[in-house]
Amino acid sequence: MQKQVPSAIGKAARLNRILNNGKAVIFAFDHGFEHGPSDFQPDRADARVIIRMAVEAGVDAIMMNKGIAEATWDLWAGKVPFIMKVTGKTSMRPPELQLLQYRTGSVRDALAMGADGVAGTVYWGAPREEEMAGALSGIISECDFTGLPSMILAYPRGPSIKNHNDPEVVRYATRASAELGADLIKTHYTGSTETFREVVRVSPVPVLMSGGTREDVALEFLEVVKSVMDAGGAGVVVGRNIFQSPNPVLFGKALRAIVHEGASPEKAAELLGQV
Ligand code: FBP
Repeated sequence: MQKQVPSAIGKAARLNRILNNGKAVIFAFDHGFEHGPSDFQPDRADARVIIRMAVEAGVDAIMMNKGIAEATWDLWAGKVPFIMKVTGKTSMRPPELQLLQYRTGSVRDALAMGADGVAGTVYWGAPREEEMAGALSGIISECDFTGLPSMILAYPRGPSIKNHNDPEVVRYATRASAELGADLIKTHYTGSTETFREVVRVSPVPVLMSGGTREDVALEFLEVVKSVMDAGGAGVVVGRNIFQSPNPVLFGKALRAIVHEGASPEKAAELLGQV
């Protein structure tokens, strides 16, 4: 065994906490910033209510912004790995600025809070792509130096992107994120196992699927998750499909069953009391 530099050991240890046997169900919870509180049912407006459910569901990590992490730390710290989101944008911005993410947090704060990772979004194909990719490049460099894994939310989005699920553009956004040096990549489902396998193939690092708006029929979402795993994906990063679910705890467990135990979508749906 070869001796390693401290930051390499830190990154490996943290990545191992997020990924279990190379796979993870990561709970995305930055929606209060990106979409506003209208994403939350009235009895779930308090972030502590949702974080408590995510912890109980046994998710592998929680991705959230600094302020919500600070307000809920006693619920997750030491129990569930934390990935700090350090870029964002609100939906209140004018339409011409919807395709731009800006800095909302620092690697230094993430380290201070004992985070296991740092995440940021790049809208690949956006007119101001270079600002987001440039910012992520700096964030990744700081992460590499300090031993924190980095995750890019790789979203093809811009005037020339007609369909953000198009396998060709998702493949490109994924590869571009890998070229920038991300340790984990979260991107859109491409509609089939075959096409998502091609996405996974172009990335030297684990690729996870981004959830999207809540599916009314839970089984349909679980089928997509199974398809991602069959394609060689490393798991999912899901927000609304968990926290808007009638039972977020059971929904999280159903995702775990597919990602970690290879359960069929039907078996996983049985955990929800429906098929
Ligand atoms: P969801 O599973 O709810 O789609 O969450 C994933 C995510 O990337 C969040 O981290 C983010 O807040 C949201 O989607 C952004 O959604 P969009 O930019 O499509 O409105």
